[in-house]
Formats: sequence, structure tokens, C-alpha cells
Amino acid sequence: MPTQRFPVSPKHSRNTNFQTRGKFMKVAFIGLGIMGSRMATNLAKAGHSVCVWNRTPEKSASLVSVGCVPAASLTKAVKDAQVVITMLSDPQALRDVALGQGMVDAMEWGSMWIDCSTIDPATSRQLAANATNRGLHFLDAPVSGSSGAAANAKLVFFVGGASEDIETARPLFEAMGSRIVHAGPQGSGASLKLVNNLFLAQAQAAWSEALGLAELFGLSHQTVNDAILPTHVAPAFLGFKRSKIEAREWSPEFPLKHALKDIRLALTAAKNAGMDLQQLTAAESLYAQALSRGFGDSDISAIHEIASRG
Ligand code: NA7
Repeated sequence: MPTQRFPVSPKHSRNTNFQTRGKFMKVAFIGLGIMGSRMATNLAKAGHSVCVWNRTPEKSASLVSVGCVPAASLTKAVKDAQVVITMLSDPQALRDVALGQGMVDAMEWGSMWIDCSTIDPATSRQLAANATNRGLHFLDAPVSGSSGAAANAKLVFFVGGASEDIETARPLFEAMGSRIVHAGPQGSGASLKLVNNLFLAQAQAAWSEALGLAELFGLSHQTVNDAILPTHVAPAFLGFKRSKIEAREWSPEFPLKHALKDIRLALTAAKNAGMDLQQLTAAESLYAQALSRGFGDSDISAIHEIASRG
């Protein structure tokens, strides 16, 4: 289905001829890491036409078996796509791909860019403006849920942008997730995600500190886990990490380096707004220690190796 061209003026960018509505769409998926590879797979399984591109090409080739089509280049991947989805590691990678490597310029006027990477709200709003000036529709849509939720299409999307754009993208969100939260205008999805991860990273570290104290008191992990995890005191995700901590098995569901990246994005965004996040500053120091001890590519729960030791 061809997309319609329309004037570049932002005034006209909410084009009524925008042609991505419909169940099956032509999608380009950019960034096939832990999350992106699973999300692209679910889009293909749901019947969408999915062209994929990744900096390391082997990851694209590995998705051929699930129906994705590797593109010869980034710009070829996005050229004819109705919707381009990015799932990249951080703001610098996203800026480099979107602007430096010409993704935005190569996209068809009137098509849509959905960014699912976890980045700061200011960068997200800046890229939204670039997209709008280029005649694109833009949603920031980072996700709650890590590799398991991505594989099982149970992600929760925190979305910033126009309601009509969300409706257009709904079949895609539904193929990859179980819930859409419309947080507000562009940049609001990124804001909500940093709020989410500020809590997540600190709760994970606080739980390990609690387990460390429990050990000192002579309480077994089993006693503490059995007593506290089922109560309202403990966030549900800590229960999902129980077996990893018990086995000290740190294969990544959500890499610790990305948790540290999000902590730093939140600290900077808060500082720029005049707020000093004191608890998060303490957490940053723990996560930075974990990174320097070689746990960057381990799961976030590997913070246990630092936080439980005091
Ligand atoms: P991963 O598994 O670390 O994947 C990161 C992806 O970003 C991967 O495809 C990388 O390509 C890609 N990347 C990183 N830097 C660049 C640059 N400079 N240019 C192009 N591509 C790049 O992360 P997750 O899938 O767990 O998470 C993705 C996002 O969701 C992240 O923001 C998390 O915080 C949440 P590579 O394969 O290394 O060539």
C-alpha cells in the first residue's frame, strides 16, 4: 500500500490521507537486540510485513526463519515502510541512526516513526520535532517488561503522541504487547519510562540490600523470600528475579548497563529541571560499581553482587 506524500510544513503534518490504517502493515524494524529481535518476531508472526536492519548484520539474518526480511542497508529498510520502529540502546545510538545515518531523511513523507528505545524526554521531543519537520508522524513508545514479556507479546507501551497516531499503530502495539498507556503528548512516554525505571532500579538494589541484612541477622533467603515476596510490600517483579538471585545466575533479561544508563538519564533530566534525586544518586554509585566489576551485560538483578555486600 503506497503512502501519500504531503507538504513538509508541520502545519500540514497531520495528514488525513495518511495510509497506514489497516490490519497488516509494512514495517521496518531497526535494532535487533534482546528486545527488538523478539518484538520484530511477533510482528512477523502476526502477519505484518517486517523488513529488519541491525548494525551487526548477523542478528538480521537470524530472523529470516520467522519471516522477517533483512535489508541491505538502513535506508533501504525504511524507504518504503509505512511504519518504522526503532529499538536502540540509548540516545546517542538513536540520534546517530535517525539523523547521522539518514534514517529520517530516507523515510517516506506521511509515514510513521515509533521509537521504543529508552531515552530522555528532551531528546525524544527533539527527534519528534525533526520527524514532524520531515512530514512524519512520531510516537515515543518505550516499554515496560523485559525479554520474557517481549517474547510473549506482553509488553506494556508507554506512549507519547497524538491519539489518532496511536490508533493507527494499535495493530502493531497489539502484536507486541498487552497494554497501551497513552501518557500525553510527544516525550511523555519517555518521561513515564524514566519514572518507571527510577523506581525499578532502586527497588532491585534495595531488595538486595535487605537480603544482605537478613543474612547478617541469620535469616535464610528462603525465609525472607517466602515471608515478604507474596506481601504487598514487594513489587511483583522482585518475585520474577527470585530464582536468578538464589542461583546467582545473571543471564540478561534487562542488562544492568541499560539500568545504569536510565538512572543517569533520570538524574540529568531531574538536574536540568532543578531537582536533586538523592536516593537515585546513591543507587547510581552502586550500579556504577557493578559496571566496573564487569556486570554491565549481566541482568539488572546482578546488582545483588554489590548491594547485598554492604
Ligand atoms: P541491546 O540488547 O543492548 O540492543 C541494543 C541495540 O541497539 C542493538 O540492536 C545494537 O546493535 C543497537 N545499537 C547500539 N548502538 C548502536 C549504534 N551506535 N548504531 C546502531 N545500532 C546501535 O538492548 P535491549 O534490546 O535490551 O534494549 C533496547 C532498548 O530498550 C534500550 O533503550 C533499553 O534500555 C530498553 P548491535 O547488535 O550491537 O550491532
